[in-house]
Amino acid sequence: MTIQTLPTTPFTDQRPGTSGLRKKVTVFAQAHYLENFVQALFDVLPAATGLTLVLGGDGRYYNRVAVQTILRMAAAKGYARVLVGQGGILSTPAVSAVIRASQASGGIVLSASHNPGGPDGDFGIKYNIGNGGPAPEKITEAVFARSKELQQIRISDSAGIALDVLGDYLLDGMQVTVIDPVSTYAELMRTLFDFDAIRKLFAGGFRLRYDAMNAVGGPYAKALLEGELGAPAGTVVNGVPLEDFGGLHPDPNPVNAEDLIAHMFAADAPDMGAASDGDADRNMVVGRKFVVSPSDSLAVLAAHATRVPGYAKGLAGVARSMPTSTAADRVAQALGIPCFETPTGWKFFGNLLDAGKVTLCGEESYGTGSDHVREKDGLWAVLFWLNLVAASGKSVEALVRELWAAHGRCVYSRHDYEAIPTDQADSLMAGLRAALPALPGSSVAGCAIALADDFAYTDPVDGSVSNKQGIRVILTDGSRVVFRLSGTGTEGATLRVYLERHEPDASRHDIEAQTALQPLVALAEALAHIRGITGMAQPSVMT
Ligand code: VG1
Ligand code: CO
Repeated sequence: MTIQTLPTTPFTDQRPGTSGLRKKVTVFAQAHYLENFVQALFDVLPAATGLTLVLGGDGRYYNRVAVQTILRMAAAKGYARVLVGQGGILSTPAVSAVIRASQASGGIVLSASHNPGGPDGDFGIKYNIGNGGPAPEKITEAVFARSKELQQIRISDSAGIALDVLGDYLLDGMQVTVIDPVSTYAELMRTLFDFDAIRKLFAGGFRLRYDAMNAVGGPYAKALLEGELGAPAGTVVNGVPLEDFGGLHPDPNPVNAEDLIAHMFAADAPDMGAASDGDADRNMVVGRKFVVSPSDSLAVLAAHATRVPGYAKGLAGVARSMPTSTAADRVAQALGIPCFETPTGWKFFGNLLDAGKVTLCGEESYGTGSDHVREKDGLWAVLFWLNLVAASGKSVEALVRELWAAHGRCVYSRHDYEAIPTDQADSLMAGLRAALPALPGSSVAGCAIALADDFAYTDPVDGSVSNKQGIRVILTDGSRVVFRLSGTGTEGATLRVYLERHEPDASRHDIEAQTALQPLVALAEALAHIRGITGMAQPSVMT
């Protein structure tokens, strides 16, 4: 068996987005497309002699093929050892946990996360660094630059390994260890939560419905909830990872997880519902007949963190992405801890977590996590909620209503306009940017604008600057409209419009979000001319 050097031609479209490189499977399946990206990454990374790499994915179509290819390229790069999940499976938070536990130099996550899967769906690849978190922009930009000039790839010509059998293999001098995808992650969860209290909760008849959406979260949720915490069999539904997610769209929100919502609003609804996404880093938590907004979820976890053993000492601080509602800021202020506002995407939380400046982080897009790993973590969030319910004796709904009573309700919604032709999306954003200077102090659609800018972030730890992270328009009463283009889609452009209004009056806390946000929808249209430019009368999805 030998290492081969093969000539290749660069691709020009391998720039990683919000969370790695995501393309249609048909794009990834082109000759050398995956290989080129991996080679560009390996060329940017230092020599791998003596180093360990972690490798796994969400099990979607093309996962197994990609794993075998990357193993052969890792051997050519000179890694001492690769830890690969059995069957090529590792959830995103599990990759992060395994990197940290094994002191690996980094890991490769194969996932397009919340994007649809299957032969006609999407595939993705992402590199995580030694802290277990997504590579910072400095690295992803260097990989992109390298990909555009790449002339050759290096790969072992050996046959692949038996991915389904635990144990050690030798691949062209490199050790490959096929590991149990769940055990390291499960061990970490045991150190954070009061498993006895959660066990008692289930023993007392508490009913949970966890919808893994036929994605990678299933094995983790089954092992912990049903296997260890005594939840009855059947608590986890859609629990076997399928290559096409069984036709489901594992992007948990009330639209895509409509079956879960139907169960949670039925007469005999369980006490709590939950769902995770393709790679199990997102979570949706639902109370009985009660939908929880992800921004509120982060705020509730922050407010009650000391009830959970892993966070009993209190929080150093919290962080949220810019479009996420200010509910967490209000809790942080009451707790006397800092709240950081970062651009969208988990890679911006890494430095804050490493520096010990924050303990909890979250995004409006159903992502919550902490310093236990360097990724958002779906099942972790569900265990956190279960621990809170057990420790407080309160329902999911009661915990959220308590938050609203203490801090007012941040009424929130995100409107997505999908598959817009790229030139239309670009001209819409350019129009907004051009209008920015004149907005502060003016009144548009009856709204008094206090601040309008294109969000720029200076990392407080390493000073790196990220510009153009979303247009935000803030009104004099603190209400906000944020516009940004998605960096994870694979078809045209997706415009995300984020709407937030603070409602201090408890007698109005039951107001329907879309109704309460109508004035801001009108403002968004007046500012961005979404209908005029795209011809879309309605968002594709409202969450
Ligand atoms: C989306 C979300 C963002 C999240 C990212 C990755 O990005 O808005 O909050 O971090 O997906 O999540 P964008 O650029 O499409 O808005 V995952 O679970 O798809 O890796
Ligand atoms: Co995800």
